[in-house]
Amino acid sequence: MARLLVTGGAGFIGSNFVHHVIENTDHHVTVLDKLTYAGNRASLDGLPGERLVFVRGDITDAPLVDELFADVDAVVHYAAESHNDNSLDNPRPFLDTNIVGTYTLLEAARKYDTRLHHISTDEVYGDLELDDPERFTENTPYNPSSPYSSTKAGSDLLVRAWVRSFGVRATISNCSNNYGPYQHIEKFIPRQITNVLRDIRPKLYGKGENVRDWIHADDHSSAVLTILDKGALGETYLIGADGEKSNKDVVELILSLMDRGADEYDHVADRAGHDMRYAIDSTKLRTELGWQPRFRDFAGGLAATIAWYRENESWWASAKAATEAFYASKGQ
Ligand code: NAD
Ligand code: TDX
Repeated sequence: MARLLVTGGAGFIGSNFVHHVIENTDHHVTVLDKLTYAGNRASLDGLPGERLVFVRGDITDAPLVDELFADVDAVVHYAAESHNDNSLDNPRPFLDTNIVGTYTLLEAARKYDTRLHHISTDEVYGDLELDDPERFTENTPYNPSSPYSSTKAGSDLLVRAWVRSFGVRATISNCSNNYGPYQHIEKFIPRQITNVLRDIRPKLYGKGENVRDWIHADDHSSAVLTILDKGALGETYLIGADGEKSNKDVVELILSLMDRGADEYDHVADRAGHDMRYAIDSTKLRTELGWQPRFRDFAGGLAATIAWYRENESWWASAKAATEAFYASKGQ
């Protein structure tokens, strides 16, 4: 049994990870989460109190972080400002949380010699052309496009520097786009599902040709546990499940799974600086650490995700009006 500190554990991927850890290990989990607009305490409802402690707080709060690091064996760092569209609107919180927050955790890891796993994104590599035969690997040069992805790239580089300069025992993973339960409805897939549930037409940015490489959040969790268990210190691992799909194909699949006509959506204003395509080559994680994804049928995983949003309207309903008002103000 290990004592884990999970930052951002009330967010989308962090809460999926906490559920995964409680179900599949005997670890004890402490969640540190600020409960920003993106965090939801209800995402951890039903988990056993003797295995989980929830602390509401900010990862930039150095005394609090110091206190929590003193009592754990390892830290998994999910907390971030995570939405590209928000970073185009107001970048400042992205600098505070993603850069200063990660720095604050690294200083505590250095002081207590704590094992740290840093969660990052494939967006640090920029984007690929639609017809590029290459995919991202651990050796692809960093080339982030948005305020969000540039702060994630900065946080990755801080981790690498603290490993090399101070011997911090850290690993990094860069994962592709996640889908599944507990994702904030500002994001592409749950926004469209909840639009259909509310009789609002789905909204596709630009032509919808952009490609994202989808992985179920539970597969991301199993990959992170594998890296925590077997990953080599100082290494970076890319996490992906060979799930490339155009946004247009995803919207049409959602509509057909929800018994609507495949053309019942609107094209809206494109995202500024919109990355064209992300694609992950996860050979290193699969061959060196033996990880495999469990969700290989995207349509099946998407149908289960649609069912989750249908059955858990109370989890998302209060955010819907404000989310759509934000997009409407930008013509999206
Ligand atoms: P999310 O926005 O759903 O959740 C972020 C969580 O962090 C929220 O619970 C929020 O309250 C918390 N948080 C924000 N600022 C904080 C602070 N200063 N102190 C403490 N807690 C704070 O994000 P997500 O989609 O679950 O992403 C989690 C991590 O995974 C991020 O680091 C993101 O970059 C990375 N990632 C996400 C994806 C994806 O597809 N969503 C893909 C690859 C990597
Ligand atoms: O309404 C929409 N219509 C639309 O066409 C929204 C919200 C998005 N899109 C497009 C933009 C992207 O091409 O769908 C794609 C996915 O958009 P997002 O869900 O905003 O994700 P993305 O920008 O790809 O970033 C996600 O994956 C990488 C996460 O939000 C990041 O945190 C992660 O690092």
